[in-house]
Amino acid sequence: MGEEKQRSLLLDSASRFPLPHGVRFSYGTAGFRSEGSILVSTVYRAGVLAALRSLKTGSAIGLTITASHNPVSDNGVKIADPDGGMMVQRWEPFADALANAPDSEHLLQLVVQFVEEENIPFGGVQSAEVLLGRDTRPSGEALLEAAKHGINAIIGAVAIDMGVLTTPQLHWMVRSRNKGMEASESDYLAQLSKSFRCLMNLVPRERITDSLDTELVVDGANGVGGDKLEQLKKMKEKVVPSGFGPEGVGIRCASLDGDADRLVYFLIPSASSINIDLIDGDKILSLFAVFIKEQLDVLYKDSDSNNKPPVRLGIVQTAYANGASTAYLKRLGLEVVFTPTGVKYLHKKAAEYDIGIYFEANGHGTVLFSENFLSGLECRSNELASASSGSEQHKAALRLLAVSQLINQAVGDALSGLLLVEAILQHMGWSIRRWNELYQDLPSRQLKVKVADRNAVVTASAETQVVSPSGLQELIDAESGKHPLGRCFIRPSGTEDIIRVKLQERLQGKQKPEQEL
Ligand code: G16
Repeated sequence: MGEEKQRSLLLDSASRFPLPHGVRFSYGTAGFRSEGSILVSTVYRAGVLAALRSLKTGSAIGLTITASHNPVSDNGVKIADPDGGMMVQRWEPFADALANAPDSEHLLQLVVQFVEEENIPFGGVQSAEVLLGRDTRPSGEALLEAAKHGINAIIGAVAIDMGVLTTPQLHWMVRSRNKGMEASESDYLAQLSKSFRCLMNLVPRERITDSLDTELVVDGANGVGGDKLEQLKKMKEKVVPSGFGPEGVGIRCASLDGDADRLVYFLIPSASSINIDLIDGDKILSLFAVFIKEQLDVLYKDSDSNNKPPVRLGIVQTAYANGASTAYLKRLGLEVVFTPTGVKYLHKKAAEYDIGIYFEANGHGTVLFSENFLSGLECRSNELASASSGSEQHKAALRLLAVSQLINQAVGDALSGLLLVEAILQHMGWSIRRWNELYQDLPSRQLKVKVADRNAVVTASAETQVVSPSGLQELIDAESGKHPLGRCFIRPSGTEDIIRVKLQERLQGKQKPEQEL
């Protein structure tokens, strides 16, 4: 009976959101993305999908309306799984099929078949919850309404509108809610400011210098991050410890993308310069790695486990990583692994470590701490608090705990990443120039090429080899072979209708690209 009611509700509701003619939607690197005006049916269907995902998992799911850095007329939809990460990849083919179902009958058929295969309780026997967020694009409000209709078309599902948010805020909320923790925006801001304050209070006194550039300029890309940063600033201003005066102002600049899940820094080398020195995700990753390794070395300086490190610290990059960053990280003795482009791949890999640091060169990334490692760290910190409170070891434990609170555990987050960068620069006593000198980037160039069908290009080996169309890789090899110091790869973008081409110089010597990676 309930199931019958459900079928007619879905049929009726879906018929009000017809698929536009002549378009094909595809679930790309981070969800659906397209011109905002043609996305209503896609977002409606994403609402249906999110509600089903919630029924399947028995947990809250997130859905955010954003097209990240894309032009303002574009929009898109990203879905967060119960752990706050990207929607499980296994569901992507269903998402694709649903988005392209030609009419409401086909849509219903797809849903009925899928719930049966996946054993999803259907027809109101279980409740579902979808948290909604959006960025500030003009098309956002109407699309959010479409998502609500999609959610409401599933009996038992409730849509909770969390308002205008950065994408990582929504992911954080989903994760927190499912862990039974407070999950409002003010909880998010309070957690960030508290852990940032903790790190700042633990900055070694001897590293505090007057010569540090204390001014930070942030470019919010006209996105949602700027407003959120203003809110955070009000809380942050209260916490800058004594010793950091306005002297020695330099130009340290940070840039967020439209939905504030990417972060890069840049430096304007001189007043007359038209070029900037870009401090990208690779260098943010390197800064985090240096700091975390330093804390682990202090914390475990007495441990003897036959030279085996007690903690598995892993670094995850993609083929876009500058070869100089990989070489630098390896020189630090760190394990570096590679995945295809897309947070969904990097995050999963990083979660295999006690501490996994992942970053894409474009500024997407975070630091993941395993539950197991964190509970051990808390015990260790408590032991140290009673045996040697205030010792360097105790401070190292407290710093690591603060990092795990500050840096978003669900997804890359420009706001929390920015606060961590700022705290680490103060900790190290480093100016942005000093940070930029960690290693020198190898020259590289990235191009976009418009093609008739980007999906005709299929890649393998973490996107460094083209396997289809046949013969294309041979052509790339022949061209690259003319430049023994160069490497090149191409791949279809999953967020724009283009092919990305990356050209990069190799490290000097005879390394093969994979070794260099
Ligand atoms: C999304 C993904 C990122 C990816 C980027 C570009 O970011 O979350 O992992 O690096 O797209 O992907 P592609 O090269 O396939 O276009 P965002 O910030 O655009 O949502």
